[in-house]
Amino acid sequence: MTTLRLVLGDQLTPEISSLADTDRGRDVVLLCEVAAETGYVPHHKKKIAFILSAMRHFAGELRGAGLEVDHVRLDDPANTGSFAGEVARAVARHGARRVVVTEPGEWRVLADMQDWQSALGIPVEIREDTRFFCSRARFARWAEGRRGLRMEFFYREMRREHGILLDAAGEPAGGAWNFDRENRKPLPAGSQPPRRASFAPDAVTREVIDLVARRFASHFGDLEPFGFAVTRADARRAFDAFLADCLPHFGDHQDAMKTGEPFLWHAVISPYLNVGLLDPRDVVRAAAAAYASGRAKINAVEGFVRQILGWREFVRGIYWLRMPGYGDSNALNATRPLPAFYWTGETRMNCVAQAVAETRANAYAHHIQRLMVTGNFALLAGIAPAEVEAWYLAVYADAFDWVELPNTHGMALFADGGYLASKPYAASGKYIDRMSDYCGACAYDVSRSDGDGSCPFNRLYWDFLMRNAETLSRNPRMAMPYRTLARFTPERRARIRAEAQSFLETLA
Ligand code: DLZ
Ligand code: SF4
Repeated sequence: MTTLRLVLGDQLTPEISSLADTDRGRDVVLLCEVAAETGYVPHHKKKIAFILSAMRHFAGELRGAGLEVDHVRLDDPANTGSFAGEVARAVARHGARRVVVTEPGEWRVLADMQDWQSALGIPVEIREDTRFFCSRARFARWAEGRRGLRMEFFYREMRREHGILLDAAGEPAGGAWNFDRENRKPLPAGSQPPRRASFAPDAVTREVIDLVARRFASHFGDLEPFGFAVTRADARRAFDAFLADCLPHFGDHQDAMKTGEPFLWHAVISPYLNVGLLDPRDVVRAAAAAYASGRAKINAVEGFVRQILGWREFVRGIYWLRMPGYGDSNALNATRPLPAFYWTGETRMNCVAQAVAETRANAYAHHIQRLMVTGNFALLAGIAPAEVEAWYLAVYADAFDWVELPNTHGMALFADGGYLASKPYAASGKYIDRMSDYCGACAYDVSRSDGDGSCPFNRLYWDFLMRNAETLSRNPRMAMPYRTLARFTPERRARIRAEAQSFLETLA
């Protein structure tokens, strides 16, 4: 009896549960490039090329290991354009009597998948995705009965449960769970981040690049130069280079931004983790080993581990706990359309222009650019959450709904009213000035909050606090800014509101 084993574009892991009991003489592995997935948002060209090339290389890897692989290409004239259509065609083609698949990362796809069994008339087994530290059921158990879900407590539990960065007595290595306070240093002048690993496209990637150039010419983003790793071996090389060159410096300047330095000391492995080319358990253990052997300090390693064992697992847990419907809330009643400069980069706000330009070039921006520049602007300006979410989902190579939605809806936009974050990550231009070199080269003056040429982030920040006072002023973590605001004269407050309004009216 032939089993058809479907592997999705973000499941490129040989140990994926859908392949666990493959009968090599009989079963067929199906990978399919489908228009529904390349088109549910207008993905960055580089993101599409990365995923399709990684899928084609993965198919080759499985064939090399002796599996029978059926890989349906996007330009196959018979391609139906959807997972359901391609599974149905493949079942008929191979006479399969059963379908096995690992649960997808997105609610949208899972909902569709749940109809397949009745549509196909054969068993469809949907297996757990075991590539995470914390299963969906484990997270639900942790969340049960808690009033507020806070990453910090979840993360400590994960550290203990998986024995990561603990000393001999089972206490946190270095004497604390969290070294974030040491990780917010601005960049000293003249510091030089290392050159980053880049992988020249091989023939398979070149073919994909040509396909993407033809089919997705109108999509956002530069397709070339293309330097992503598209195989497990190259992804591991990129990660090893990070361990050697970047991890020792990773913590100190984790929140810094610098013109012309899109990667700084960041790992840039999120695309590889999220499609399955790297295993989160391997990277966490390798980072912990770098601390144990004295190659990196605790603030660097703990900061890195927190992102993967803590934050990444936490947002996935929240996503599955709250879907469907997590994205429906709009706690701050934000309704403004997404400004065109999110796509064009054409704005006099230098920080935003830099973040968008780097996003266009690399399908990547680091977390402070995403959170404190483009995310912060959308929060302060009251951009409709669904429009902001669709943008993040489209433009970043690592963006899949399970990770993008909680990060954007909950963390950046506070649209869930504080379910995921205890306060909005709202900041004025002062923060951006402290953490970057953007303001010096900007047309606006970061030292002023009102008057011609004053920094829009400043005006919008105070306007945001006034506009949302009813919801936010009761939040104890917002007490400081509201106290500062209370010292403004009524005239100054009125002027800032009027100037914020006239700035918002210029957005198109
Ligand atoms: C993101 C993406 C893209 C652009 N293309 C494909 C594809 O052609 N075939 C495929 O299997 N997966 C693709 N993906 C990833 C899927 O969107 C992802 O597997 C689902 O969102 C479920 O998480
Ligand atoms: Fe951004 Fe304001 Fe600084 Fe300009 S002055 S770069 S708009 S924070």
